[in-house]
Amino acid sequence: MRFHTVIGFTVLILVLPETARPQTATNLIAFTSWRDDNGEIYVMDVDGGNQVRLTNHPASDWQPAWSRLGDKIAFVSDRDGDFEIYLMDLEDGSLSNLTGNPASDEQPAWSPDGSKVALRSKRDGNAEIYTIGADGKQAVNLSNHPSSDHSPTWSPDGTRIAFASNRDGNWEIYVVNVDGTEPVRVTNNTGTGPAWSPDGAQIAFSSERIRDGDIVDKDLYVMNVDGTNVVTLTNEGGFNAHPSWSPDGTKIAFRSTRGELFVVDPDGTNLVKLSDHPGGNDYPAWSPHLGDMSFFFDHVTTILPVSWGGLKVGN
Ligand SMILES: [Ca+2]
Ligand SMILES: [Ca+2]
Ligand SMILES: [Ca+2]
Repeated sequence: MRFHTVIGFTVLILVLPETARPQTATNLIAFTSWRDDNGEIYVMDVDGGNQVRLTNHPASDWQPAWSRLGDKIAFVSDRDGDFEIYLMDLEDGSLSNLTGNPASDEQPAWSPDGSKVALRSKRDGNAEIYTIGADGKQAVNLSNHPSSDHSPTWSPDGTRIAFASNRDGNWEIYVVNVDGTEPVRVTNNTGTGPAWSPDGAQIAFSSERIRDGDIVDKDLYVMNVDGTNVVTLTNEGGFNAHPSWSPDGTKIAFRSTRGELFVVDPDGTNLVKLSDHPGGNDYPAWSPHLGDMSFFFDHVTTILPVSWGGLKVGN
């Protein structure tokens, strides 16, 4: 419902049809799905229900990342011919091209205060970690190393960034100050795709590490920020990756080997499947705590029928 005042009269406009979605959701998970062939950004409730498609473009749209206030989603698209990071304003649905650079720009991660976005770009010839203002200005190369540097994630206090690099001959996770000083390697048994926990104490990540004498394909782990106390979250190999913490730190959403989204507790228990679609689903991004989301639905016109969703325990 919206109220419009027209020349002194208050006119009540009923917007029909009403969606079935309760507009009191305080958390959502954004994700990428290839069910439409080319990659689109969706959101769903944290139990997997009520999927809404946010993008509708023949280019690839993927890797969503919520701003701290939940008013914007950054995502990656090649709709202008190369990968750029776009900002979707959830209040009016408008898009802006944050990077506007002929090189590949990917893997957006918002700073905790919403003033910057960290990303991976190849604008200087190899994959580097940059921070860039949310206005698209002042890109700063903070990895500055000829090896490949990927997958930035901010510490909750905004002072450090964790990322993956192969500078020591294989993929490991590093932590660096936001000005690029003092990079420190925190894994020593392979690590990629880090995600910093909301309390600042832990990092979730993927690893193809040696376990019980064999190299196991990507499983998901959690460690303390200094690399100690590693906990195994998945134990199946394959491709378990792209972790995203719930804002209260009690759950981690991720993409599993089976091409679907799951959540698991940070101690490895309570594995729950969220998605079930053969088109492939990836890059879950847990929203911050959201307030009144009614603005969100004012411009979303594509409410998909719920063909799956709700909690599905196990596989
Ligand atoms: Ca698309
Ligand atoms: Ca670009
Ligand atoms: Ca580099």
